[in-house]
Amino acid sequence: MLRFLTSGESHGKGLTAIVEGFPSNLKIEEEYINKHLARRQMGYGRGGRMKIETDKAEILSGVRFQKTMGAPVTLFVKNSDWENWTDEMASGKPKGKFEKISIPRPGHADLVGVSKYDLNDIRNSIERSSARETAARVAVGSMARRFLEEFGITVGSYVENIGGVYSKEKYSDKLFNEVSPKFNAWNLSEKSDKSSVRVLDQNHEDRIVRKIKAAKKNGDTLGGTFYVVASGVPAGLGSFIQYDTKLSSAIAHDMMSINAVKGVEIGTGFETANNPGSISHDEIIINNGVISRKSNRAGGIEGGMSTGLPVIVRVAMKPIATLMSPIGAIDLSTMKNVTSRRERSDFTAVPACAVIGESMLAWTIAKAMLDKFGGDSMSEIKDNYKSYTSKLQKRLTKNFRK
Ligand code: EPS
Repeated sequence: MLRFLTSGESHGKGLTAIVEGFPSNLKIEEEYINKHLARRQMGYGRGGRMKIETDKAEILSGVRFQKTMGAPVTLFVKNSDWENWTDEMASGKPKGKFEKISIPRPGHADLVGVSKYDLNDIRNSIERSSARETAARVAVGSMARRFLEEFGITVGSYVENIGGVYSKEKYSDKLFNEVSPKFNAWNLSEKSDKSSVRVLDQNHEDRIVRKIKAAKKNGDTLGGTFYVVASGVPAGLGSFIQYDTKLSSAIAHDMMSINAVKGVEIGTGFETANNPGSISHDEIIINNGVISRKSNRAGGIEGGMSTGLPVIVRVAMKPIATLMSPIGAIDLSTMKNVTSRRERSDFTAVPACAVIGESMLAWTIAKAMLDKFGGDSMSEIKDNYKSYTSKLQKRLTKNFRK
């Protein structure tokens, strides 16, 4: 079973991830992980922290001579900001006096966190609930991505809207009509990575940047939506047998686990709810003797299983809860109404969230691949994969031949 755990606080020494269940002989290098960690740090609208950090993953265990050994892999991402927090975040006796944080930010984990864990300083809740943790997830997701590449599966993303500013062109319509086996989802990221807000056209970028500038001026924050797409996914990952074996439920779970994510949609999901069945489903056709579809509104998933077409996921991120221009809150030390605290933060992090979304989708699909084609080494998994995929259509036609 493929699984991972992360640990670490936003202003502690760093973030650690332990990944277990990857087969042996998967080629992986720190530089590959670092490339994706750098992508997570991009985006116009980030706060001061990203100027302090240059996230790099150190592989502490499980990899020898650039290849996994089948053992647990430990990844460590240092927090450069730790130097400024050594006293305040010390694991030993506190040095000096610290101001306890007693005003919870609406929309963050602060209030429920301190009540649930019986804490007397909101700092203890802020630290672990911070989206800084997602650096560790991108490191883990990069391993999953590397694994998927061995099977021709790629994952890419682009930002659809920030603060309600959409492109004049609806790129998602193109996605829902993309049925070519040659489609490569990484091309979406290659394009969007060139934009400061990870969108697909210049006019859209300019309008979003103006919107973020206005939000900054008002001390406000912005959320948005993005698409994450995986191509090359073989048909038959996941299953319809149980609620917890469906690929769609695993995707929704993993996406919803990303900080500030409030909504997930697969294919034309919510739009489909308004339309009749006749224009909602993807007609099945034979194309040059190969079974295919006319469209991909299902977003690559039917009955909880991958169809073989691109997996298309749309994700909604709420505006970041830390506002420079505060809103109503309470002070737990006086139990009086006050305005919420200011704390350094991002004005928007939707472009970064899309990269985290890629990492999580890569993880979900890698897990489903190992569930289906499981083995201890890359060669064993590749054999299983080949034996299944090469006979998929042959088996069907044989079973149904009259
Ligand atoms: C983040 C680091 C954090 C925040 C942000 C994400 O750093 P700091 O709190 O020191 O500024 O910039 O976290 C949040 C937006 C949040 O709500 O927790 C990072 O590395 O991505």
